[in-house]
Amino acid sequence: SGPPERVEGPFACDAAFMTQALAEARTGMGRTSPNPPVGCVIVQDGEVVGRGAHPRAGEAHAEVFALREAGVQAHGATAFVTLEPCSHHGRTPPCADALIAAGVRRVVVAALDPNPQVAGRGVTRLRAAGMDVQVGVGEAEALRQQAGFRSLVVRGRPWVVFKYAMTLDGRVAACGEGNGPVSGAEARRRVMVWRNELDAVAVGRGTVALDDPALTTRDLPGGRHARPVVFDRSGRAPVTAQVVRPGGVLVTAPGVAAAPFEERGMTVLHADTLPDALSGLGALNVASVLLEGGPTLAGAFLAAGLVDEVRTFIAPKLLGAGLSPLTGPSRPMALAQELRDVTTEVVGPDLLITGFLNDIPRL
Ligand code: AOF
Ligand code: ZN
Repeated sequence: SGPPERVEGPFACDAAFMTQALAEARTGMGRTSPNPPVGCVIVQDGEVVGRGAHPRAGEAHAEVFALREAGVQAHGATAFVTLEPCSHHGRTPPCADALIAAGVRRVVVAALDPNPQVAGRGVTRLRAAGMDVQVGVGEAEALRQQAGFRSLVVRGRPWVVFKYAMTLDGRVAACGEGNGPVSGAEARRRVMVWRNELDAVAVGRGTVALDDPALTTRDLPGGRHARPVVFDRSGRAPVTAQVVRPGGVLVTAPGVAAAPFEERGMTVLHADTLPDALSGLGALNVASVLLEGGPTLAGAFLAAGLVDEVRTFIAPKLLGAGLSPLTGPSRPMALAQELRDVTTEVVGPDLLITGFLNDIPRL
């Protein structure tokens, strides 16, 4: 991608201000569904005079909070918004109108809103009012933050992130007795950040029976627990498992009686196929899912083309025999699924590799 382009003049700091708006938006991740996380900062004479984030569906949009804080200083200011300001009357009035009414002169937008009720009309409205509007600053990061919302609006199903940790020899667990965490404390903390930012965590019955994971954010100050989703065709997962808790979802085959799960506060989704299951989760306002295993469930998701993003930790240790991250038919190397937009990062003693198998929906 080469060295960053040098921008001189009055717009030199656009990317930096958008980074602040993206940081605001991040505070809403995992809390706004089915709405997107959105952040906004308002800048007057090179200084931030208002900031805001959309806290949750039903409450005011990011622009409203930022305008409120800016007050009269919004007049002639520039607004940085991570999503195109809305043009529709939803649960709240249009943000485009609020920006116009406040006398904002320029709006910088990270990404257009794929919601068919908006879809470019917000920008059109601002321009019609004589505003200078620029789209695309910080877009890559905005799309990542909004992947769940975009997936729900455009595809009617949640964005699926397959996450796992393996040894250098590709093992995610020992065979039989004597299991423990593969990755170090830093990696496990990072996973809690993800659980805090995504709507749901999913596991198969095998993992529930074998590991009884809690899949919480217990070591993350201010973290909220993602909704656990248990995939269990036969409905035989132990109801005493830690993931069987209020707010959770049991995905099982049609006709399976699941009263004991419902008694423990779980919603029961009857689905024949994984695409049906994901549509059902979408209908429950689950916009994003962290797929946490095991190998059978992950293999089924991958085979169905339903893994959108992969996040893998590699721990510098060797195990020998053990479970691999995925089960499924073998295929020639030429048919291996290659990740796109790959990143690598050292996290404590481990290596984190991330990448995409599907594109984040844009419009
Ligand atoms: C914005 N700023 O902060 C958000 C936007 O039901 P409502 O009224 O909350 O509208 C929800 C829709 O508004 C949502 O689907 C998306 O298109 C947009 N979200 N827009 O200008 C915000 N959260
Ligand atoms: Zn709005």
